[in-house]
Amino acid sequence: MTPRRPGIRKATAAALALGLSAALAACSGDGGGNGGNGGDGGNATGHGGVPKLSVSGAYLPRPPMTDMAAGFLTVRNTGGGADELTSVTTPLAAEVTLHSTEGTRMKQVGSLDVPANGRLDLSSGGDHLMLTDLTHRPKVGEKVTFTLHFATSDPIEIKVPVEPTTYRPKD
Ligand SMILES: [Cu+2]
Repeated sequence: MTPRRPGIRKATAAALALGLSAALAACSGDGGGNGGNGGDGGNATGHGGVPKLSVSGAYLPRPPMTDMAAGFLTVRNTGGGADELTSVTTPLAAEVTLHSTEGTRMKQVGSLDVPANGRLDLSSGGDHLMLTDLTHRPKVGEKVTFTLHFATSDPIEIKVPVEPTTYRPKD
């Protein structure tokens, strides 16, 4: 008798890539891989300004499978100090990573800038959140709790609605 391990399914890299491209246009490219960071252009924190953040427009397209999903939202900063989104946690996923997109390439990054008097836009085809290892496949209309963690500001908890897989927000 061959021992079976029900419930444990290790997805191969190929399966991940497939699920990814099915779900996410931004992730359908060649996965990036090589670094090539153009150098950080000096971060203007610490000039007396304090970031004042608010989050809007969050949504989660319904993922085709439970291996991964993408999350999109906008963080607005009406304060005079810059901040950074450093991590996101949710009961829906074992891990959430931050992905930045340059052209058609995406790469995992440690943080995403929220400029002073500016905004961080996470949108389809651009920077996004990547959720991996979901506890279940969320249904359209379900609300998923995300907690956003920042370098300076206190964490912000939001309820993110699950939208149809092909949903695109209107501008
Ligand atoms: Cu990605």
